[in-house]
Amino acid sequence: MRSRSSLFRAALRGLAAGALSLGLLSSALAAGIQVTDAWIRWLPANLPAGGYAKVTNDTNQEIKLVGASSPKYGMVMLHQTVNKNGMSNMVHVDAIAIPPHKSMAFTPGDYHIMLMQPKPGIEPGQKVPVTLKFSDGQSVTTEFEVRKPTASGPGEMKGMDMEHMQGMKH
Ligand SMILES: [Cu+2]
Repeated sequence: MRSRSSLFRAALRGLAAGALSLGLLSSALAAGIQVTDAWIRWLPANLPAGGYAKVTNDTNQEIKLVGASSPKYGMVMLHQTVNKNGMSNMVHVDAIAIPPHKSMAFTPGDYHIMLMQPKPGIEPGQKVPVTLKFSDGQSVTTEFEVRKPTASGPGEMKGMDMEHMQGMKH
């Protein structure tokens, strides 16, 4: 049994989330492309942030992710972290193909959505819309949850990771 107050809180949360995402969700589902577990690792001092999500292709055709944008960031790119000779580097990615009925994940240390030139006022706890663009002209907008620099995944908290605090590693 849930207490009355927790039901009330859940209802409030539902209202807020529903108002934000109803329209966005329906367009995403209609397209047969689902974006889930979407979050941003926020960094202070206007540093670029990493965006992470799972993108599922529920269509019968290969889809190609070719870009991203957000009204809250001046510049958004698809990046991949690559390790070469013990050095970690980020490279720009032109396109990411997702076969029919497969998914790909943006995760720390691998593919990520590089969110640069943040607009003032973005803080952990907020939700920020990010639009993913596909080669056939489709786009899917999803609310990304802004999390603290210490976050390592959706709904998960870890100890302070100094490596990530030192700057441009995503
Ligand atoms: Cu990057």
